[in-house]
Amino acid sequence: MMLSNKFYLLLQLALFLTTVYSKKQPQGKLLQIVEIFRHGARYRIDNSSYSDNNQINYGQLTAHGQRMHFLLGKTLYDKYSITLNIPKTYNHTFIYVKSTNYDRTIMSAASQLAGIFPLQYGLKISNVSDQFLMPPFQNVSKINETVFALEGGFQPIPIHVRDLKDEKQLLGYMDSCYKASMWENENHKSEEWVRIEKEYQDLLDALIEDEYFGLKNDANLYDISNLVDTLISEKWFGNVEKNKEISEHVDGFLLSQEQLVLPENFSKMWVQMNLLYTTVLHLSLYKTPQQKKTSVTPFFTELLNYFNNYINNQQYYKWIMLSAHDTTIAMISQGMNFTSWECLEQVKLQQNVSKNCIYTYPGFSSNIIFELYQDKNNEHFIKVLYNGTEQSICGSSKKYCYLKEFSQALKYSTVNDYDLECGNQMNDNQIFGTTQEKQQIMESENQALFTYLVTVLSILLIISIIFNYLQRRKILILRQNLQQRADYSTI
Ligand SMILES: *[C@@H]1O[C@H](CO)[C@@H](O)[C@H](O)[C@H]1NC(C)=O
Ligand SMILES: *[C@@H]1O[C@H](CO)[C@@H](O)[C@H](O)[C@H]1NC(C)=O
Ligand SMILES: *[C@@H]1O[C@H](CO)[C@@H](O)[C@H](O)[C@H]1NC(C)=O
Ligand SMILES: *[C@@H]1O[C@H](CO)[C@@H](O)[C@H](O)[C@H]1NC(C)=O
Ligand SMILES: *[C@@H]1O[C@H](CO)[C@@H](O)[C@H](O)[C@H]1NC(C)=O
Ligand SMILES: *[C@@H]1O[C@H](CO)[C@@H](O)[C@H](O)[C@H]1NC(C)=O
Ligand SMILES: *[C@@H]1O[C@H](CO)[C@@H](O)[C@H](O)[C@H]1NC(C)=O
Ligand SMILES: *[C@@H]1O[C@H](CO)[C@@H](O)[C@H](O)[C@H]1NC(C)=O
Ligand SMILES: CC(=O)N[C@H]1CO[C@H](CO)[C@@H](O)[C@@H]1O
Repeated sequence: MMLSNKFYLLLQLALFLTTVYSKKQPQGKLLQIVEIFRHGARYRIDNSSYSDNNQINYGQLTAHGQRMHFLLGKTLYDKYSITLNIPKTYNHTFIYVKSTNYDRTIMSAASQLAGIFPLQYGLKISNVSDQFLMPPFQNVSKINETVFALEGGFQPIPIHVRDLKDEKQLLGYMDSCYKASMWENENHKSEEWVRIEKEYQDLLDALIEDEYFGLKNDANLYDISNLVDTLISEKWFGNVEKNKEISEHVDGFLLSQEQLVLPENFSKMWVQMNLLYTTVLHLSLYKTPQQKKTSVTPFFTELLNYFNNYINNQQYYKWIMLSAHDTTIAMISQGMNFTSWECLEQVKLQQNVSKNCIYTYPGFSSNIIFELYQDKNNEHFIKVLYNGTEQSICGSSKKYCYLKEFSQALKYSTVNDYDLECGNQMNDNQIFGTTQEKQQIMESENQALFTYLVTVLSILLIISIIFNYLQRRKILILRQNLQQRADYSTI
């Protein structure tokens, strides 16, 4: 009896230790973070229904949106100031900031940076003598600042942007992918789209019947999705009277973000509308395996580059800040297995959800942070935070993952050749060859061969221009059809 009791205790202890040990996270030094976020609260972007309010500043960041990111900046400063040794004065070797080419994302990044690099810490001038400070102009204005370069010690920080058609990393599902709009168009004719629209038919009918929203009689998933987008912008504008008015038409409209996710509130109209909104985003942009994997490939490629370049001392930024959109956060979420349209449908039908499923919409200033650590054996591991909460990654319940395993896990979510999948044929390299090849051609002593090549290349170029023109016309027409219903390029 005694013996078996002791044995039992030992067994328990062993079990306990195994559990503790296996749950224990590796300890390590934080080396780098890659932060990506959605812009803060913005003015509405859609005009199609609900026409009576706030029709100004379309798509611009609101004051509330600026504050959200300022506070996020301050919070992240507090969280990482010691582990990343954040300088109070901006240092170009510390952080690299990139934004999509939209006012609201650029301004969100600027607002967040103001929270990290505060006033009174800007650069100081070393000689206040006029001759070193004056711009070449008549009657230069006077300022009341003798210490800092800029009044109040303000810190200007560079924010990099690219043309939308070149922005593969943050908007891989959009203009940089030639076939993307065709894929999206196909999804809206798919049987899954039709099926899911049926699943939401009761909700659609209820909203169409209420004249308050000004919806057309044949309003579809898209129209409702646009309406939700507009109502969210309204809600975050903070006009209490207006919000109360809307809540008389939308049950649950006033629920806080925390209450939104409580199972008790699941059947509320507003929760269902949000679920529809999330579903439409994924079902449009990340439906087929090809769409899912292609769109996120440039992002994950860059992510691994950031880590590997830092580890190999090829780059020194401790903080990479990326300012983007709900669609970008959704793109990464599906690539990380955090969510999918398939699991969203299970949630809608209240089935047992087969895996991880973040079913809430990536709201204003939603953010994902990738942390790179080094353990005491010089091995590197990753953690991923969504809105500040650590997520399970690499297909297990663990909240961390070693870099090798992580790189491997990402292979599942990516394709080998983004441009190939996208049909980006007008790629410079494919027509003219790489710079090196061009040089080889130029240096070729064989003039005849050179002339021959030029002729062949010119013919190929002309053919491809004509081909491309025809393709683009086709896509343009498809796009025009599409744009009346959806414009994810402005989200
Ligand atoms: C929406 O309507 C307003 C007022 O009619 C107009 O100024 C604005 O350009 C429209 N915006 C869009 C995105 O269509
Ligand atoms: C910037 O940061 C680097 C690395 O932390 C440091 O070596 C350098 O002195 C800093 N430069 C300035 C101007 O503070
Ligand atoms: C600043 O420039 C003025 C004018 O050239 C010079 O007289 C003064 O010594 C300089 N001050 C310093 C700190 O170098
Ligand atoms: C500069 O200021 C003076 C005095 O106020 C004025 O007379 C002059 O026209 C101004 N010059 C220019 C180029 O604005
Ligand atoms: C200039 O700044 C000083 C110190 O901040 C302040 O005391 C003074 O009132 C300011 N003068 C003007 C003209 O604004
Ligand atoms: C969901 O899972 C639970 C426990 O695994 C099971 O009892 C229940 O029947 C399942 N429900 C459905 C709708 O499959
Ligand atoms: C993240 O925060 C946004 C904005 O509050 C919210 O809409 C979203 O549901 C949150 N997502 C998660 C997974 O916490
Ligand atoms: C996503 O899930 C698949 C299948 O379970 C797994 O192979 C892959 O590693 C997961 N990807 C990530 C990034 O966790
Ligand atoms: C609008 C509404 O019914 N909200 C409910 C959401 O769930 C919480 C917690 O159960 C309730 O207190 C709210 O009344």
